[in-house]
Amino acid sequence: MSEMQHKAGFVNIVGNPNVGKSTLVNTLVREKLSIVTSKPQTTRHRIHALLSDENYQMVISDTPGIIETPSYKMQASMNKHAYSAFEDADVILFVTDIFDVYTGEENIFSLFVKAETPVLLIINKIDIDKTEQATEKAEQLSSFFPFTKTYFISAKEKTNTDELLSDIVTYLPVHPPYYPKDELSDKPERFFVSEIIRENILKQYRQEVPYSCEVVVHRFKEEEKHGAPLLMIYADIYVDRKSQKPIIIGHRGESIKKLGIASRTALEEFFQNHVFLDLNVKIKENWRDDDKMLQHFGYENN
Ligand SMILES: Nc1nc2c(ncn2[C@@H]2O[C@H](COP(=O)(O)OP(=O)(O)OP(=O)(O)O)[C@@H](O)[C@H]2O)c(=O)[nH]1
Ligand SMILES: [Mg+2]
Repeated sequence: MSEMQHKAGFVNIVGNPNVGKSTLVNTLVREKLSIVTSKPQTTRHRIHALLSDENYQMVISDTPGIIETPSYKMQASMNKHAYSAFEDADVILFVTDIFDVYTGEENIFSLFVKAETPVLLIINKIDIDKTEQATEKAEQLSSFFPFTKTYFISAKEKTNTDELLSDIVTYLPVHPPYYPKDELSDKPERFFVSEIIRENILKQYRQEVPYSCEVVVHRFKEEEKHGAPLLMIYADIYVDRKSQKPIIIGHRGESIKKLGIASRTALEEFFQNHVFLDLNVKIKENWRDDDKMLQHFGYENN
C-alpha cells in the first residue's frame, strides 16, 4: 500500500481592493489573521496565513488590492506585494464581486497567463448579489481568461467555502510542509498588534486620516501583574501631516482614548490575554513617499 503523500503549496489571493480577499483568508483558516474593514486599501502587506491538516499545508497569501494608479510610493510598494503573488503561486484565487469592474484590458489577465498555474475565479458576496448578476459577471470574466473553475461564494457567510477549500487541496503539489504544523502565520506577533490597531484606526477615523497612519509597536513584553499574565504593548501611530495629530487625539484626548479601548479589546481577543496598551502619536511628514520611512515601516522587505 502506498502511503498518502503529503501536499503543500502556495495559495495566492489577488484582486481589487475591497472585494473580500482578507475575509476569505480568515474564513479559510478559521482565524482572524487578516484585518478587514469596509474601506478599500485595508491590507498593505503580503500576509501568509497557514492552514495545516495531517496531509496538507496551505500557505495562503493575502495581498493588498491592486491599485491601478498609485499616488504614493507606499501604494507602489503595496502593488509590488500584490504582484509578487503571481510569481510563487501553486494556485491563484482571483477574487471579485459584482460591483467590481473589469474591461479585459487590465494587466492582471496577462499575469494569469504568465503564471501558468490554475487560476480559480471567485465571485464573492453572493449573500447580497442577485444570482443572475453574479452569473453574468462570471461569464464576462471568463471571456477575458480561461479560469480553471468558477466559484460563487460568500466569504462572510461561509457559503460554498468548504467546497472551495477541498478543491484547493487537489491543486497542491506533493511537498513536505514549509512551516511547523502548529504555526498560523509567518508574521511575528508585533505585526498583528500593529495591524489590529490600524484596523481600529480605519474603523474610527474618516477620509484620508486612516490612510495617512502607520503603527509601529516599539515594545511588546509579557509581564505578570497580581499573579496573572499581562501583555505590555507600547505603540506609536505615525501621521504624515501635522494637522492630523490633533484629529487622532481628539477633543481632550477622547478620540485616542476610544481608539485605545477598542484596540485593547481586540488585542485581548486575539491574544486571549490581558493587555496594557499605550498609544502615542508622532508626526512624520510625507512618510508615504519617504523611502527611508517605508523601509523602516517594513514596506520594502517581504
Ligand atoms: N456582504 C458581504 N460582504 C463581504 C463579504 N466578504 C467581505 N465583505 C465585506 O467587504 C468589505 C471588504 O472586505 P475585505 O476582506 O477587507 O476586502 P479586501 O479585498 O481584503 O480589501 P483590501 O485589503 O482593501 O484590498 C468588508 O466590509 C467586508 O465585511 C461577503 O461575502 N459578503
Ligand atoms: Mg485585505
